[in-house]
Amino acid sequence: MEPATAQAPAPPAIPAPGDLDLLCINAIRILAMDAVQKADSGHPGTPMALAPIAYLLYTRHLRHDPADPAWPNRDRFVLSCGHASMLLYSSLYLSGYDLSLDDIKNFRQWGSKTPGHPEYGHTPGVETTTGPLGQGIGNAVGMALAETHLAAIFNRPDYEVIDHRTYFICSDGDLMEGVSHESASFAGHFKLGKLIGFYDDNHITIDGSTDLTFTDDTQRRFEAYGWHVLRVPDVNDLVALDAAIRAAQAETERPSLIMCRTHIGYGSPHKVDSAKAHGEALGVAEVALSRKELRWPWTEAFFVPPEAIAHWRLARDAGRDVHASWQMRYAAYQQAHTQTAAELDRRLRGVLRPDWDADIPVFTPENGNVASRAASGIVLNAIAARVPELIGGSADLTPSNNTSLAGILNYNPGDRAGRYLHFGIREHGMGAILNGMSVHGGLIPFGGTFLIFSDYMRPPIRLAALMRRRRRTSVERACGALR
Ligand SMILES: Cc1ncc(C[n+]2csc(CCOP(=O)(O)OP(=O)(O)O)c2C)c(N)n1
Ligand SMILES: [Mg+2]
Repeated sequence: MEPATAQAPAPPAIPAPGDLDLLCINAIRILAMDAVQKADSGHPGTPMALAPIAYLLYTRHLRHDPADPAWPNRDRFVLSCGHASMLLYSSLYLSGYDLSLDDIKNFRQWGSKTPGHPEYGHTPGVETTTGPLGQGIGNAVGMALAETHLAAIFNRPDYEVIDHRTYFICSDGDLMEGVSHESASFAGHFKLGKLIGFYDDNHITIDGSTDLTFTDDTQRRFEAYGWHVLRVPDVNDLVALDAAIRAAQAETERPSLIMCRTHIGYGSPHKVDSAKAHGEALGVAEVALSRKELRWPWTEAFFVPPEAIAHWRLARDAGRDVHASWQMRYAAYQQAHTQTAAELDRRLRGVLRPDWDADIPVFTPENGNVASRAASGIVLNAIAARVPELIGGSADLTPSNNTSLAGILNYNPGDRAGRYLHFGIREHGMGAILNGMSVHGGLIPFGGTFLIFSDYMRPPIRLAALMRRRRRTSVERACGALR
């Protein structure tokens, strides 16, 4: 890690072949360009550029179990720039999730498991639905917040059953979108130290160079939010990248952003560093040239040599072990803290307590008119004690929205068990954060604002509805994971 130079460095030379890491990284690049070529649709360049990050994460850093994507204490990973979905699909396939090579070949086909943007509840290992840029950052903030809250409620000395990190990757577009400002500011304020983001600093968007529109000083912007910012001048420098990830993990007070200088279309001789590598197939001839440039000797589409697959699949073995040791810890926790464990179990299964609605009053015409927000406040308070997984607040309209919950403390870095959230005047961020909390599991989040300002939250509201429909599958998987 060195300070980035103002001048963009030239694409680094492709290192010599024979290196297993490089073979594994190039496997992502090959699958991404082949899948997009076959579908004649999609985004090859960004997965090709980001392959080293996904490789290091999936094989060395993520605590995940490809055999059980719903394991509750897994690290979360969000690809906020969902257009780069082939990065995620190929990493999931290579590390041994329930995604086959045929699924990869069916990229962007109707009904396939690899629809072209990550879809929650549809593809094993996909944590949230991304595509509308910026949302994934907010989702990741919500997941990180959920982890801190559940850990505060359920962990006991010597029994840290909730203890995971949340990672995300974001692009220029993610950072330009306003929702990223709201979510990042919130994460900095609430000191979500187990949140680690990667910024794909490739100087390219669809219209061309970021010089056209985007000259923010991202490092200082995030530092101003209270984040810990690191720079990796060349994403292909695995040693520097790995060191940055470790430094981010070691920082527990502040969220971390690792700014990685990357080159869209890395490996493609004519499309590297060009917007042309963004949203269209490279072309048959360019795919062949890229194989040469990457020193990939196999010409057959979608072929990945067995040694690369075997190396990737070590992630599955490591994941099995890390999951098994958690299960042992969890079993001991169930013995030592039976009731608390049963409560956590209930919450993760998404089952309400049987008496959850016992205190909800009946509103009748005879009892007179009640303003809808007053009724909402009465009902929230009627269920708050019986639905301890209820957590939320308002975008700075607590007294008007009647969202305050009697006897319930604020969530803050000094008391993460608090269940009331002051979102600040950040409606869009609030929506994205709530979605992240919801898909994390174990919580029922809510947020308040005036109806008219919900216009500021339309994208997360649409995504919430989509993800709600898919929730059942996900909860069922989580139940399986607890067994
Ligand atoms: C809210 C939203 N607006 C527009 C788009 C369409 N879109 C997809 S990618 C992209 C920008 C691409 O630039 P960048 O985010 O830097 O990604 P890169 O091309 O570098 O992978 C746009 C405008 C979108 N996905 N979401
Ligand atoms: Mg970009």
